[in-house]
Amino acid sequence: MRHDLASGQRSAYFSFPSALAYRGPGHVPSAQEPLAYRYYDKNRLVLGKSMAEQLRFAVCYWHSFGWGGTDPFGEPSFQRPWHAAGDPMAQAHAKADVAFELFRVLDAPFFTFHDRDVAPEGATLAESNANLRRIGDVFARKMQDTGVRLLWGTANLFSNRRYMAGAATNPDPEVFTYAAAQVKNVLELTHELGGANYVLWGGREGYETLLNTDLQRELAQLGRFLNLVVEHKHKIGFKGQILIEPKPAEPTKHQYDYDVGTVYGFLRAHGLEKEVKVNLEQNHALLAGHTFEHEIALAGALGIFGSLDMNRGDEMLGWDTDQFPNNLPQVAMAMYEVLKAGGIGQGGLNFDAKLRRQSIDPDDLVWAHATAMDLCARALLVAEQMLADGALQRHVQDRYAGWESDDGRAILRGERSLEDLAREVEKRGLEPQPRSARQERLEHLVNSYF
Ligand code: XUL
Ligand code: CO
Repeated sequence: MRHDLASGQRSAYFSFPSALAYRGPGHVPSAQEPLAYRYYDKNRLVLGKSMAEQLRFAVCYWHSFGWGGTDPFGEPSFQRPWHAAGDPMAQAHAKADVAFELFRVLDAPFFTFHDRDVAPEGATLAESNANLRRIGDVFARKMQDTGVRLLWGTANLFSNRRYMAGAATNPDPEVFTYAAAQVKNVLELTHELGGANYVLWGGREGYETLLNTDLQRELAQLGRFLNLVVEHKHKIGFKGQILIEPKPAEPTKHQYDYDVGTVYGFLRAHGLEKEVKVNLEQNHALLAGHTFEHEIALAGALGIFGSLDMNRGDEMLGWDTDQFPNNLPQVAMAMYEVLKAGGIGQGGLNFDAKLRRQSIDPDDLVWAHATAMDLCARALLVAEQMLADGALQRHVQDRYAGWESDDGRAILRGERSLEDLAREVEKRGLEPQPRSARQERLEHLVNSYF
């Protein structure tokens, strides 16, 4: 495994040149260049920013390099070189080499990781931390050499059996303490690597049955835990965003970070709504009974939109399939809401997506990510057009125009009582006239952008 690939050199693990090029929508695949970006033109300006900055793509470590292709019935189907690279630390080094090769081939600007994806757990937390630090040093060097940046880090507080009854919400304060120590280490490493965000996904923060659960106590524990993280962030001067990743269920039957609405209420209850934002995932939105764009729009409206985990759930299956996004209208509507929420900002588009377990060729990783990156870029262009054209927004403004009237404003300012409003109806013999919401006409309009 080669360590540093100068651009133009062929990669050691993938059969692609070191960086895919942008060739435009008319690119015709050839034997020399089977894959090129048709839409992802990283320097193209979209609404005043480069595409690279509007999208901030990240490759995630866990699905692409950690996961072996298991399913509930099957053993690992992938045979990656790092699975056979000697002791666990040697494997971790080999994995990092291939990971940075993939970033290089894709020309991906960011990556994301959990502590346990990148380095093995040791016999004690001190040993685990030391393992992570060693790979952290490798990352720092590779990031320096390649210019790849860290979108976010996170701690795995769900795989080890110590966390089977939760991390922050565990009935045992010693588990809470252990989890706090683990997060401290990963937050500090994320800070040192210049991470733009730190994510908390409450994998086991939920319950299986109320028969053994003190819900009120667990929520209070979770609030305290999150406050500890925020306090430490300020103490060490970490400028990144702290993000919660909502998910309604899986692995536990009920998870406390159910969706954006639930997370916002939780943040308010613990005085954290100005400190913590959300990392939203398509498949999680779907599991909560929402569309992805609903979750983005709501987070935007509440001022807590932080970042995206891009993937796709299967509409026929009720679980987190984490497929790569490949539905232009869906992603375009999501990107439209991102732009309306003010853009991706310090967040990014992290591919929390995994290959199907029959996609066992190393190159499948390249095809999957590049196809998804191109799709998101194309979706961004569609969303740009929707915004620039303004017809959709004009319709919404028109629909609510009554609220811009003196009466409408006075109601919202709290200057009218229930009695005032009742008198008003009587005085004017008020009988509101329903107006068409024009959904089909708007769907027609949306189709014209594709
Ligand atoms: C799990 C999930 C996680 C988080 C990070 O469904 O999405 O991988 O993104 O812990
Ligand atoms: Co995720």
